[in-house]
Amino acid sequence: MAYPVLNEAEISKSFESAKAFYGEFGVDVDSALEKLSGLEVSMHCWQGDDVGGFESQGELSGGIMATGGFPGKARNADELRQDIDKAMSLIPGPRRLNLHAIYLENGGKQVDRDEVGIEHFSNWMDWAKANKVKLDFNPTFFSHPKSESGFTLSSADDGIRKFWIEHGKRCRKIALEFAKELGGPSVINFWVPDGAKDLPADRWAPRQRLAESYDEIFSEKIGDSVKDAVEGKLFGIGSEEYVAGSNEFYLAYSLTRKILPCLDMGHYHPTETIHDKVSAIMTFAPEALIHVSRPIRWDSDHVVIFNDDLMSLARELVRGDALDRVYLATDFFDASINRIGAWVVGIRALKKALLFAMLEPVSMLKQLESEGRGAERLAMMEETKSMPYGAVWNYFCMMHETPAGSAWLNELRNYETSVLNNR
Ligand code: RNT
Ligand code: ZN
Repeated sequence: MAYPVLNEAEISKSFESAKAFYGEFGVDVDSALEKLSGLEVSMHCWQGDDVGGFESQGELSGGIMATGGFPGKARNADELRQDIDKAMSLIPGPRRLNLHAIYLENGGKQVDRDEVGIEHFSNWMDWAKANKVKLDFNPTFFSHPKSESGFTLSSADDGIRKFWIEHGKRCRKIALEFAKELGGPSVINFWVPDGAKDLPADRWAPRQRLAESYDEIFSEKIGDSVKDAVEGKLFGIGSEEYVAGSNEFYLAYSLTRKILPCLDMGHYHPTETIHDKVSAIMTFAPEALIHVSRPIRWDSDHVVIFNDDLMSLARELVRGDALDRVYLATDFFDASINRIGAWVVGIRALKKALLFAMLEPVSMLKQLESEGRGAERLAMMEETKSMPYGAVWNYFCMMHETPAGSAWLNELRNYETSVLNNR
């Protein structure tokens, strides 16, 4: 079966009529396309190999989990880069990749977390330069014997804490090199799994130690090109009752230390969404990092789709003119489907949601609101859902020389047959 490939004339024709349609509501389609063309989404490398990395053959730990066994998973950094290239070729717009420390290349010699340096990422750097990709970074505080107790930066054991502090410091230097060599800024996100399965007698001391460890990591002033972010969460597998780095902890920490809070869409109570938090937090936080994910019943990290949560988030960012103040990074891992397909579905959905939000007649809605015309405001919000944003999206894909509509699925199939099935 082949998916339909739209030709340029068809795409342009539908685009022109959509543009005229939006124009009647005062929406400037060209400026939306220009804004979206400059917008970077940091694609997470870890969808490609189920958060495995290349440090060792060890199991994924830290209370996160990738389920499924779809064939053809990348087995080394070259295969992962090949898969990333493929995915990026199917996603319109500028390229940015989010690496984790466990994706180092150690040349067969064990390099521990307190020994990582930019030299272990030289292949990534060369690849990034050659492909015009910018890089973000994450220290890895999980999948390691020294995180097995469930505590890293908040551990009561001085040796363990020191080990992880050293890891954090080294990772910031790696991010600094990425920023210098590839053009900054480079975002570095700190997430630790620290927490307890059941009722701790002391909730205070680990948090005190966590704050102190971070203060030490961030005490080194390395300039504006590295954006430090901290990510909180509600619970993890094995840390159901207590997470030292809870959302409240990091909100307070990031605001007082003037670093970025990271809001992951899957890190709140199951019915709690993040779109209302953005304006609340960003009234005080100049910048924020957002982990774009999709929780189902728990922090399940499903592939992002064009659903209400994503649209609500996109609308908030656009309506609040906050896109210049947030860094968008995807964070999901599904091992049960073609992994390249997972990346592309998720990131195209995010970009499409942002375009959808940019095409909303915001001034009109705000005007109706100020006039107290509630039914019309609600009706117009409903109308946006059937406006011809798909035609504008297809045009955007064409502008960036990526397949429009479902045509990218033909390439996904070919890649599966010719590359993945031979691994
Ligand atoms: C875990 C956090 C974190 C990780 C990545 C791999 O719950 O969301 O961002 O998913 O660091
Ligand atoms: Zn996350």
